[in-house]
Amino acid sequence: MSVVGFDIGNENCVIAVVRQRGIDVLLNYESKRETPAVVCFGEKQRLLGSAGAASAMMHINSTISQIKRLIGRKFADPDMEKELKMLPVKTSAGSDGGILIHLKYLGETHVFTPVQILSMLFAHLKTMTEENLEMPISDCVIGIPSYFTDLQRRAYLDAAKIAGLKPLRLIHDCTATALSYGMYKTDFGSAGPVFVAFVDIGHSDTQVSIASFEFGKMKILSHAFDRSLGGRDFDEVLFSHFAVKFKEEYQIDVYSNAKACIRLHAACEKLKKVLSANLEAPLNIECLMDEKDVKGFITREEFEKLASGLLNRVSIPCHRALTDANLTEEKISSVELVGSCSRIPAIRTLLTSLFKREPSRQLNASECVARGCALQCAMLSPVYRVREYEVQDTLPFSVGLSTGGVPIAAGSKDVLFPRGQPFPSVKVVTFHRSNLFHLEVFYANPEELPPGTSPKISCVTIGPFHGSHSSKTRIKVRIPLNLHGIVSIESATLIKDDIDDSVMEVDSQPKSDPMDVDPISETAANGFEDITNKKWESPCSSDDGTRKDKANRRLDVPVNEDIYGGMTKAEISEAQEKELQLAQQDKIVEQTKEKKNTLESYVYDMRSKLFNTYRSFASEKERDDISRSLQGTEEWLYEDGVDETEHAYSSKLEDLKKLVDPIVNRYKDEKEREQAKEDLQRC
Ligand code: ATP
Ligand code: K
Ligand code: MG
Repeated sequence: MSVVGFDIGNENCVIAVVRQRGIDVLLNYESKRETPAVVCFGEKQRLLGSAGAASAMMHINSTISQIKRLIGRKFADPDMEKELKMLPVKTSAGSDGGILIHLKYLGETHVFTPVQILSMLFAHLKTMTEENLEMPISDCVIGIPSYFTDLQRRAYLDAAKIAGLKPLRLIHDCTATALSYGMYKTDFGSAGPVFVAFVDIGHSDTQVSIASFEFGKMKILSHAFDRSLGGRDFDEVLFSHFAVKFKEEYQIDVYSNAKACIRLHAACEKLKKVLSANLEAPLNIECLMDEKDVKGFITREEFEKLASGLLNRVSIPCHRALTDANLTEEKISSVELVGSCSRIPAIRTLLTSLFKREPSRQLNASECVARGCALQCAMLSPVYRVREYEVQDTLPFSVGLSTGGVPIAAGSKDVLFPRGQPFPSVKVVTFHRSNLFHLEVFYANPEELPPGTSPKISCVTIGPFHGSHSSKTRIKVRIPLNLHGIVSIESATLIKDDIDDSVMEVDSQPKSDPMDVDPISETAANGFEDITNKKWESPCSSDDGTRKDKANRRLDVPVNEDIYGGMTKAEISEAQEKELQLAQQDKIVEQTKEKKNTLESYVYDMRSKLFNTYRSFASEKERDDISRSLQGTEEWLYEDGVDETEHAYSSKLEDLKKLVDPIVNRYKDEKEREQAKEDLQRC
């Protein structure tokens, strides 16, 4: 069993695996370390990753990229309008308000959710990893942006499940990076914590996190972000610049031509990269549109001027991360710059002045997330023994709990898990109820949320249960903020009240009595407990309400979680079914291609051998017959047999073999006789 880390980027994916010697980044089918996040629906099969990117131009209207942006988002979200316009396919709103993607494939119209497309990418990365390691995998850790909401996290888990992966953790990109930074450093002494800022500028977003390192542990102090600031925005600046220029100089409107748009975008991305290493760069595209070749030129200085608005925006999440961590830039010992867009020199300059120190590049900017994910996976997997190292992350958005619309106050902060809450973490809330009741989990502070995010998370039904007839029954609800950063209520326990409380070891000593703090919640919680530092239990194992010694005091109460907008179990199995079908289809196409190739090479191989190696072992008539059959098969391969079934190719091969095999056998017999003679002479 191997463990794997996946960095799923908006543009590139990276796979890291744990080996005996350490962590390796896998090479894809093109021997590259990064795999484009592209799913292309070809004529007969899906083309994924590098193959998808390579055939994108041939299948403009059925190639999906930038899928990460659409996960767990609503069709009506104003942010999505521009995003969906960039997709070359028809989209619509699903019954839950989510996005649906319509495309033609194999003569039918298919409707996919972004989660399904993402699962195709996951499945591709999984297959590639399995072929490389020559063993099946399922345990993995997947990187996610820190700004992902509960719904987006669940959507990632669903996509992974559809692809047959089992994420042991979804980890914030910067946390993974910080882990790959801190784990190998042994110079964190006793002089107190060392603070490091991680700045990750990717293709579509910017994330900044501040971490504190001590010997044997790391703590994330803050996460800040700009969800829509990344490499593609810099490409866009160049694109608009040249689109205007070419309109003036060549009288062409690239916006009116999809292919031209794609080609100019690709050229601008390249140009941007060239400008990271050179002070000026040319842009030449042959036959961009209307049979016109275009030429352009730009200096780095000009580019920086055009991108000055974007550059300024980089500083906003940096300041925010410092403020939230309660630190000033002087306290930061190192600024680690990662994400491939951070290669833009002006970003470096800006960060140097902001943090008053030159950013360092100790980490591999494009691989550190995947490496950190693999490392975390090894730490969580029972298969590997990894040095003890504590990883504490923090929650990006405050989560509240209410019952019947009445918020439940919790200690000093009036939310269940405040923003910045260290996790994994568990809280236990006690209720006095005589009947089935509901709990609502929601984002408590809408201002913290990215615009367009619904504050609703889930509605949980606790019960039914048989309480005592005279008074209200005590129900303890366990609420974990799990390793994925998801609040998931999975168990509730009924406590029989005729038992002396003092013998209950776990849930004693509520920190405060919320009845005092918050009078409106009188019907709600009246015991509140933070057991953050208790060992976290896996999200699938439920709290055993029936431990032996308490068997007659604690009873499990049914819990039913209703998630707003997620996939149901039935939808997930339907999607799994569909993915299997599509994968089977791809496999058949691949196998057919292989069989065709085998037949083709057999024809060429035999034709030459027939008149060389095998010449003296066949009669003239046999040679003539075989020659004719080979000729016939070759013609068939170019005509009727261009696009045939796997079976057709293999049966053609069988027919040829029937003719050729007797001759091959004669040849082999002769060789054996010669060998025997030689052996005899030798002894
Ligand atoms: P995200 O993290 O936003 O989901 P991602 O992880 O796929 O996306 P990265 O692979 O970190 O993103 O970065 C890709 C971006 O970096 C692209 O926009 C690419 O053009 C840009 N990039 C790559 N190399 C350079 C370079 N030398 N100079 C400037 N930009 C570069
Ligand atoms: K990446
Ligand atoms: Mg990234």
